Amino acid sequence: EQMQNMTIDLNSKVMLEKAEKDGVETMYKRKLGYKVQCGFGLQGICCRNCGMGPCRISAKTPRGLCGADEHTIVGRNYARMCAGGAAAHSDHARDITHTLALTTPGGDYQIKEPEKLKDFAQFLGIEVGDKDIYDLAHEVAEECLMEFGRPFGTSKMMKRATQARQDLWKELGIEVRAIDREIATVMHATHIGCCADIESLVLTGMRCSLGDWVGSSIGTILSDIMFGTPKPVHTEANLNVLAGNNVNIILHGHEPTLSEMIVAASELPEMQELAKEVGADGITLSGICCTGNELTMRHGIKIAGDFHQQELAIITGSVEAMIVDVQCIFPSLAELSTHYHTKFITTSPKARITGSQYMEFHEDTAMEDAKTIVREAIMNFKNRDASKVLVPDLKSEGVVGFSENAIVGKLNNVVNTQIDDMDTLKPLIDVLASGVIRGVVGVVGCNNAKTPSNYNHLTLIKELIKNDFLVVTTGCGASVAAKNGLMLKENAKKYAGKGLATVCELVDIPPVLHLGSCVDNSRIINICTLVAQSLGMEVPDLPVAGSAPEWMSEKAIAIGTYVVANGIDTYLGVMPPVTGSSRAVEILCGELKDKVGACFHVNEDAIELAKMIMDDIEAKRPHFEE
Ligand code: BF8
Repeated sequence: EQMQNMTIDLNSKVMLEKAEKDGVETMYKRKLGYKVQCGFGLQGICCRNCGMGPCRISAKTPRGLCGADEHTIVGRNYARMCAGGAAAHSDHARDITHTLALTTPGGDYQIKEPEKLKDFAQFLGIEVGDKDIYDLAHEVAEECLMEFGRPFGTSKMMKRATQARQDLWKELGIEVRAIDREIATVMHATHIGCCADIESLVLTGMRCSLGDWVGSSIGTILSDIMFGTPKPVHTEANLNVLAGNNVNIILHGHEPTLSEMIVAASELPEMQELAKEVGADGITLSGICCTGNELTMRHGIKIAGDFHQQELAIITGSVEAMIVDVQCIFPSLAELSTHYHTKFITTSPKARITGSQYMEFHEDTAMEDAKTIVREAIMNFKNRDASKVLVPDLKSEGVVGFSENAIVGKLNNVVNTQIDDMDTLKPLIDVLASGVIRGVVGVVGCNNAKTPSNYNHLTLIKELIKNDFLVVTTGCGASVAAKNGLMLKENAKKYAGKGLATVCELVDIPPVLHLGSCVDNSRIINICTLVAQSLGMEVPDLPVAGSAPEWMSEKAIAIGTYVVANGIDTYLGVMPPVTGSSRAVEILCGELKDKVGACFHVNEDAIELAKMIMDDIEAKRPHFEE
């Protein structure tokens, strides 16, 4: 009963019941075991940054052994979260960049968007001329690698922001020099005996988070160049996509380099035939977490579920292989899969998991590696035990694939943030200016066990669209929307206000737009920048907001922080571990507004969070309409 209330997803509830019957453990069960979580950790006032500690701040011990107060400790912990997030997103981008360097005509990885490559090369200051497209790709890859470790000067990607933003960042001393450097700076500044000034710690974290934005932008752009810019495409979402007599391969994790190759390998006639030979009707690929988002955006591959459903997918007993690379993978999958026939296959040296089957994936032997992995999955079909299979009934349909190009409806000139043809953004700006749509809100991010899974996302999104706010979404928030039919234009009338529903009808879009994975939050910033530039306005003046109502990862903290640094107010539905420092709360949820034009807002009640967002956007509208 208690466990049933920990998610609002009806399929998940069915699977939790099955988990109990099967005698297997899930995150939900473990959460019940944690009756009280550590109060020091929750408030961010535990310091483990040196061997004299851990030191914990309380009325009796108001300072750590070195004398660090609660503000210093919270600030250091916060900055380290930003660094953790930036490292993850940017290292993903680094792998994509290395893959770009491996592209060859006719090879495993090729250039699918030469025009986008040329635009981006030009943006980076690389002479395009009539260079061979692959030579150009390799040059772009080298230049992007410089973004990680440029020894002097600042990141070229800063130019993706408005001039006013760039000037402001310079003035505040938070313009990115190089991604790795900003991460190293945070680790250094938060070492014992370094920064003990909360304002400086927040700004150092912010600078690093802007590095996260640089990395994410590179990840998005280069993925589009190699794998294609997403266009609207039909998909299905939720655990029922696993139904039927197909070999089920779930791709879970983040980087499209592996998953794109698995898609290509599983489409080969030899693999399809092998699937038939073992008694299956075919192969169903589906995704979980951001790999799922990348694949659904580019291929319409079905979304099996979100972060909180990764265990539940295995518990259906219908999954031949869960193939993972990096990030957001529960280590519990190793033990869990031993109760079923599922092969839990890890592929990255960065995410080796004891008890998994390790099949290392190398980009330079990508297709061969992918074929070996797919074959392994297919051959496991014969081990499926019908008595253990229960696939829940529900799934939704939807249309996904709204890259900025798809939204703008034009394939060029978007990457370099200089739009030549202002008209391309006009329809969006017109409906915003006229008030038919009141604002645009990015509802993004994870599921968090501190709230019933999906509740905050769904409640917030429904409130917003009901009141004529267009919602754009990425990450697990996007999966929630897809699972609940909010990515179907046909449902706009049912859920959206009159203005938004009319726009959906006219422009042929659903009321909630899927913009991709978490690195693709860079697309949202890009659109805001383009709108601001074409209107000659500043980003903080736009009727837009960001929200992560169920955030949980360090990546989400880094994203939230760069969204704020970009001048977009960010609304969280779960309190970050900063409340142990009154100064941290004052700065993050207030004073940043004076510095960068936006700040964080927190409310753990989703309805109230929606109201805060809508009220704040409405307050910006008179100025925007002028
Ligand atoms: O990067 S939304 S739970 S899957 S961290 Fe993870 Fe959060 Fe999902 Fe993608 Ni993003």
